[in-house]
Amino acid sequence: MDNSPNARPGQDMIGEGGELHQIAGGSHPQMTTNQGGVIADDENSLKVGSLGPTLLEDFVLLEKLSHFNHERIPERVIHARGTAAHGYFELTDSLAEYTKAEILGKVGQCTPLFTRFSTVAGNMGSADTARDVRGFAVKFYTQQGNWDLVGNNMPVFFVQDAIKFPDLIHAAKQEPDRGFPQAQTAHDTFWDWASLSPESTHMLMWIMSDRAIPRSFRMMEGFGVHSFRLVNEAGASTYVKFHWRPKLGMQSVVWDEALKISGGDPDFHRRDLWNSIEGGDFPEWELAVQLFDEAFAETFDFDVLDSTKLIPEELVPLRVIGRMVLDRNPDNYFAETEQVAFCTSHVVPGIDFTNDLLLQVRNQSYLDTQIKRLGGPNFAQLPINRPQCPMRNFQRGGHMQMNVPKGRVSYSPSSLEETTERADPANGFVTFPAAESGDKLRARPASFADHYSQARQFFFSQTKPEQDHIVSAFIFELSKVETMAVRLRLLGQLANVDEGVAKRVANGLGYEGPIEKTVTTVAARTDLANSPTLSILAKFSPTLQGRVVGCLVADGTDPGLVMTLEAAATQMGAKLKVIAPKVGGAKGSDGGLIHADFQLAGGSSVLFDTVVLALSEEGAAMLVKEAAAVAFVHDAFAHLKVIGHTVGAQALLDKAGVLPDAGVVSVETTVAFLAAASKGRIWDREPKVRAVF
Ligand code: HDE
Repeated sequence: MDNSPNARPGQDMIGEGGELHQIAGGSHPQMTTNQGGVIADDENSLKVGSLGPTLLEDFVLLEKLSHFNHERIPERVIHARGTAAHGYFELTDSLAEYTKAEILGKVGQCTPLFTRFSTVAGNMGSADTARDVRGFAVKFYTQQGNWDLVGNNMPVFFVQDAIKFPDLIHAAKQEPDRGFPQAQTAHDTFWDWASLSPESTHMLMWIMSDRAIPRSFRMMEGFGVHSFRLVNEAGASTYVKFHWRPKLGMQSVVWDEALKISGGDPDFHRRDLWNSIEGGDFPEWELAVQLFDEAFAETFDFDVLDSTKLIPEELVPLRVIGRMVLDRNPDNYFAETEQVAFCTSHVVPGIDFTNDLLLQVRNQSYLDTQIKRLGGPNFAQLPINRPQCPMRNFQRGGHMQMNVPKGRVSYSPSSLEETTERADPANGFVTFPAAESGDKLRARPASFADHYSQARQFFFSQTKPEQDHIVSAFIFELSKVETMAVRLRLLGQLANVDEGVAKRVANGLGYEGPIEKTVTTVAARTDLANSPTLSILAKFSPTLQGRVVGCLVADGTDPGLVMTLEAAATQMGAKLKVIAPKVGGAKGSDGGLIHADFQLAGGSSVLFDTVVLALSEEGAAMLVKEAAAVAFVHDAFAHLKVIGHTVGAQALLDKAGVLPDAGVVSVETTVAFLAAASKGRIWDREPKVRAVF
């Protein structure tokens, strides 16, 4: 019998034709229907006899099944796959001079927030490491209302006018007749659209770069993209661009690794975020701003309202004003991560819009989409969306109204009740009175006409390996395009960026014919200075903080070595995970058990930043016959990782085709290995393991 305090007589009795499979013990509360009635049996439906027919009067069954049938809501049309965490923002440098937004005024003030990261094109069940832009959306629960900064991990966008947005998305998503491919741009419709949309060229460079395959959400930058406006107490306005910079530094995976992670662990990024927060390694970003005025906007080479352009940090330096720490995982994925509703129109006094053509339209689009997705206009009442300051107005009714407003008055102006809410001109949001005039036109401003200069600047601001990766990514994507005319048109567009780049891509595609440049009114400028801050590698600083060391063991491994490595890695802020042929562990050289975190087949080296082959000679002799072990080492080498090894591991290194270089390091001295590993990948190895076009 169940002796728990809430147990009711007969609760654990065996029903006719079925059993209750609860494990006795604990003090479990009673299970009830949605009406609060206690359920006696939730494993057997009500039938005539034990074989049926099933009776319609089984309200417990009907309620349970009916709720289940309605469990899903429409997934986001884009950014469907995401993961999120709670945290806080702490202001470290006041912008009170520029804005009356309290969240940006008082140094030391902490504001709770919820941040959701996402891929764009893939459906909810797609893999995390698809080549894609990542959404970086932050909801700040400020005391002046919610402020949503709905950004991406790239500072520019594909289109200049939001009217082109549905076409971009239709072209990128799975093709409408066949329903595939999903979560990738490597197909005809995307490149057909892109090759006919020169304004997308700058963004194409970004999504073909390693920024599109981040190692972790914890290791990517974020951008508000648009030029926003800050407004101070005196009503003066300053332009602002928002930047998030990860404390762990930026890091990406290499393309072949991304493809393999998609199979090995489709949840790679969400697991990484979840585990690091669960383990107390709270991811952190700096919030920085680029502040500029009308005078700068007028003299800048490009239009600050064009979302396909960025302002190089070398021209307007970043000013760090605070930090975001993510320190709590959601309690429930659906209630929080799925139901969170970001809208660019959620701003607070002191943060205002500009005429950025995309931002203006986004303000309509996000509200509209939340009403559809969450089923009605009351989504702001859901716990994850509710402001953490008072919310009072005369909006009434609607699906799923949770509030129970009292009184006769649901309108304004009114005089019948003393305590009804009133608008507050002194403290409420007042739109910056920008002067506007002009003709109504469907036209693109002339100041938006240069589609190639910043694309070129981005490419040449990259280090050599990063440039090579962009070229390889174009080759990969276009090799999946079946329509020759589309390939050629894209080459024509690339030739406007740089003929050399176009030729390299053509060479990789095996195309030797002429490349016809896309007709353009504005040719790429060649005088823009490189901006090294656009490169991931130029900014790289050696660290193992937040990284994972994969340690391959087998029977005969020295447990002392594993322990030494683990202690040293932990001291450097890294985690060590042990991979063994059996998940139960391996028998160490001292006869004891070495605990394993992964079984070899489920722990391929793509899941780790650096690997150690902690093997005895006998262990290595056994593993040369194991394809997964050979692939573990081969992949680590091909993915340019630092490989630490014992003398005994040599046979496995040889079998995997590993050639000696600066990244193949003995673990005799643990410190030397970890120092080498903290420098990241061995870029010099790349030309030896894959073709560079
Ligand atoms: Fe979005 N975008 N977008 N977008 N976007 C959505 O809203 C849209 C744009 C971004 O984690 C949708 O709730 C238009 C730029 C993020 O929930 C939708 C345009 C940037 C997220 C929508 C843009 C973004 C979205 C789909 C004008 C970077 C996920 C589901 C061209 C600054 C937020 C939803 C989350 C989501 C519309 C362009 C970022 C349809 C019309 C530029 C991070 O409303």
